[in-house]
Amino acid sequence: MGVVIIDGSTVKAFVKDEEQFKKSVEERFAALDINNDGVLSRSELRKAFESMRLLEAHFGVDVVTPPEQLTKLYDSIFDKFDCDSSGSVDLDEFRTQMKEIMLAIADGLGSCPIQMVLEDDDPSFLKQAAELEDSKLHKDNPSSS
Ligand SMILES: [Ca+2]
Repeated sequence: MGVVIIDGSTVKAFVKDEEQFKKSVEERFAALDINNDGVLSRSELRKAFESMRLLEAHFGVDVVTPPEQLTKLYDSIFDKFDCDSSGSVDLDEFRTQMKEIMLAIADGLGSCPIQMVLEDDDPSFLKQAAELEDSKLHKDNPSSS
């Protein structure tokens, strides 16, 4: 566990690293596909977003959202992911939307850096982006690793 500073460019670099991003997305998808049928159902995707804490926490500050509003929100997210309205989200749909979401977060952050605590059990993509940044820092300064 450690603390790193990330901003929009950190997140962008993570998404633009196609190979790494694809791998991260595939790993996440496999972990989220609880019944292993190769697609994400509505409840599987909801669990995904609950674990990412993208909606509940805004720049590290917890905001309280009423449950019925959350359900509406998750439903609209699911519809956005499910491009072909098949009732489930496949890997391609998941990757496409995650990319858009991460880029939107990057735009939101812009050049305004946020401090990020790296917790071992935090599965979020933001954490992975932060770790990428962290490893770069250590590469630049080998004596610190
Ligand atoms: Ca599934």
